[in-house]
Amino acid sequence: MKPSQDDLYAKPYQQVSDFQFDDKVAGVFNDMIRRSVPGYGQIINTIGDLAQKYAIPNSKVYDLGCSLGAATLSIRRRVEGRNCQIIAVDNSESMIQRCKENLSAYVSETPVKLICGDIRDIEIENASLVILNFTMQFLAPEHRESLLKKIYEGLLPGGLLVLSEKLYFEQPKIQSTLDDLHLDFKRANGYSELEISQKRSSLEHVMKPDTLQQHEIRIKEQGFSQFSVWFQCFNFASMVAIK
Ligand code: GEK
Repeated sequence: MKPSQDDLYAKPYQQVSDFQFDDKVAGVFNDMIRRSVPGYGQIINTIGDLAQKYAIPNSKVYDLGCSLGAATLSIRRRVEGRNCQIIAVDNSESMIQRCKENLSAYVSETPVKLICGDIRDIEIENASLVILNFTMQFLAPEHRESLLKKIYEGLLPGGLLVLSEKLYFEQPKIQSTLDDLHLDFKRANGYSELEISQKRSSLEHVMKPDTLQQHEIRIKEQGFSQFSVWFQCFNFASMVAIK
């Protein structure tokens, strides 16, 4: 089925309400994220490659904030035969419902446990790989450290965390240049000025990006032994950390 095109912000609103992962967003999410996040497709593919390298037999793999299951599907294709279990979590019922349909479209021997719930409430244990693909930025800043601590504790030695996030830059010229490049990317993908500005207003109170330094410090403080950015395009990055 052809995914629906994201035109949620194409008509003018008197007042733009805060962004929510509701049924309307879930219905166009695949198109929305691909046209909004530079490198998304490559990141999803590479998460599969990393799963092949890091998912160890009889362990668990967590996809936290799984949305429609793109990362889960990419992982599942690469870990067959290892008796792994994938746990995919999202607190949007609309996302989980659609994710379930997407997963059932493909045959696999690797079980996926889909949980509709808050990633702050789930238990993490026996994990060889944990994915936070553009999810932590939606968590209130005061909850980010305890989530990372829980992930660290639930990872097996040598286990991998993949953390993808939109970044904020403290150097003003760098911030505005990378932000402009991102807006150009959205324009090139067919978003109008109205769509771009209304979406921006809707995300203003909902998504709070950290700087790369904040991520690195917080990750290392939990005890992760190795950390690197493996992908960056403009103000979007994906990081890896090894326990
Ligand atoms: C992908 N990882 O396609 N608990 C559970 N889920 C949450 C929470 C929370 N506290 N907060 C937000 N979410 C996906 C893309 S999208 C990123 C992730 C974006 C969920 C929210 O419902 C949404 O589905 C997802 O995190 C963020 O690889 O839209 O930019």
